[in-house]
Amino acid sequence: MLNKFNLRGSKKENDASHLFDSTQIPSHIAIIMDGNGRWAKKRGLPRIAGHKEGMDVVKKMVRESDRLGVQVLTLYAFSTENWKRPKTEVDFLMKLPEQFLTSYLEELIENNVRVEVMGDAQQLPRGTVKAIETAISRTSENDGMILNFALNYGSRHELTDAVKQIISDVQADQLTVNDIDESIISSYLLTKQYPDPDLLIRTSGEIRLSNFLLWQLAYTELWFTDVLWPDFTEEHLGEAIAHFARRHRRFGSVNN
Ligand code: V07
Repeated sequence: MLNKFNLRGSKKENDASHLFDSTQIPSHIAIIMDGNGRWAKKRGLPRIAGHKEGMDVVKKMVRESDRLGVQVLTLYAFSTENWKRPKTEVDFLMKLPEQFLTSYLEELIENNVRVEVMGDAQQLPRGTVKAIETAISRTSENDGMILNFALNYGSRHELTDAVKQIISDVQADQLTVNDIDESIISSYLLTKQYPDPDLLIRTSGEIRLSNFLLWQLAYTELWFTDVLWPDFTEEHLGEAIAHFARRHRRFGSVNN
């Protein structure tokens, strides 16, 4: 049953939707957007030029994921480990959320996209937090695709906080030890409102999870590609989704 024509919007040159049908679109895609620095270095440019280029790819992938009918797109924008980078690079990265939202929030609102951010906001510059709060509140009523940025996020930190909160709720008699099961634990994580990711994409050739969504990725299809994030296109996204659709078709009805 091929119903690729049900996809929203028009067909484009670099569309890979002939590789899958719209019943097999992952509900939740998570992406580790790696390779921006390497992309810049290859061109003799400063690393920040790669990050800037990477931001434009974010916009393209948001448009394409929305068009395909993805429900949640989670993007790893900044990890708790990224603070170890040179100060000039960190300072530049910290300005990107605001820059992204200044140039793109109106389009997100127009397209019914809801912006969410998970991670520790405490250490972020005031202007960044302000811009994010505005984006979250101006899109909070939108019921289309959720665009979820992991910003100053680390999975072990998330799990540590969940353990602390669970213990505190047990001590306050809000919860008993016997209540605690996998779904309770999921409900204490920053992703509690979302289904687990169906597909994880990591660009730039590293085969690691780097402290990203360790609990949530337990059953997720993993797609690693050598393509650097600034070179990642709609067609590459389509290839990753086709991989997911193939696995899904093959194993969907069997218990493994
Ligand atoms: C960042 C661009 C994409 C490649 C990876 C690193 C650089 C978008 C955001 C963002 C974050 C929160 C938000 C809106 C936009 C972003 C950082 C880096 C730190 F609410 N891209 N992008 N944030 N890069």
